[in-house]
Amino acid sequence: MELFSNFSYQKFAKFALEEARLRTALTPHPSQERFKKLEPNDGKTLIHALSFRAPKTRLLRSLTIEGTPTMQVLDFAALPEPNFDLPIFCANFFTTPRLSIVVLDLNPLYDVSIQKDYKEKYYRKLMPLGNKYSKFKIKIMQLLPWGDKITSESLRFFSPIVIWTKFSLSQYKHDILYSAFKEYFKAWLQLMDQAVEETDASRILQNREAQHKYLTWRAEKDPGHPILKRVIGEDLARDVVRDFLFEGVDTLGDESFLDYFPEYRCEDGTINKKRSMMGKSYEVRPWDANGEFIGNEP
Ligand code: BLA
Repeated sequence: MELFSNFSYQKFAKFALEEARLRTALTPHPSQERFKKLEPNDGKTLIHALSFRAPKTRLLRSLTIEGTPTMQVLDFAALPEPNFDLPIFCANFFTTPRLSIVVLDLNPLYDVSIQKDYKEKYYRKLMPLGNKYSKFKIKIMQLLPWGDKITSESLRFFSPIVIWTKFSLSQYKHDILYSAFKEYFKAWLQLMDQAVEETDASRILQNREAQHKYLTWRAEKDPGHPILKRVIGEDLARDVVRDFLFEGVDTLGDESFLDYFPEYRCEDGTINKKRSMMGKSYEVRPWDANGEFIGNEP
């Protein structure tokens, strides 16, 4: 089975980069030169990798993989400079003819269930946007309904407006996803526009550590890695993950994955290869329309 013709996440990335250019000055990131020509193992898959920086943005990068006609992938993220406590823009879409797996969010730098001031600062105003896609109690009425159980560890990196959804091939769903992507990215750009620089050195350090922890999690446990390995080979996939997608994982902090996530330590001191120690949970959306956490801890 093929995806519908002309389907590509390229237009998502193109929109976001154009929109970003209207708001800020993008300059090529040092990683761009190295990764702009990624050769697929099969000689057919199309891979596009672009990375930039901007005054308040440490890294804005986009990766699309087009295994036409059967697989389309978007991994798009914007990571702030540590002197801003801005959320991280995160769009991860994986599509085959059978299934699309979608995460779209402004990932919080701090756990919003604990840091109420952070939640108040960024998410109170964003709730109407999130609710637009998931507000109805009845799942069938939600535009992009909660995608069922999820790796429990992932939840602490998600915000109350996260769109976590899965759907089978549908032009209608993809049109909704495109509008959600545009709205979420514009919302992020607006936050970026308004962000005021932090001058307190200890706060800047906290922001840097929070981003480093996030990068460390994703560089180790992102569910996209096996596919990346298949498409470009193990060595190059490792470089793409550490020096492109999650660039900063080796420079923003000294802590290791096991320092942040000691529960993954094996007896021999290596990292447990399991994707999740806690397993999957949260069968239904664990936030209410006000962004209050209503899930039970696993
Ligand atoms: C599955 N991707 C998933 C899942 C999540 C994410 C939550 C469902 C499985 C799970 O619960 O872990 C995404 N998880 C995230 C994100 C964060 C997180 C964004 O913790 C951020 C903190 N996905 C990609 C790319 C590919 C991809 C680039 O982003 C492929 C190159 C593939 N994602 C992919 C595949 C699955 C998946 C194949 C299903 C595999 C599985 O369920 O283990």
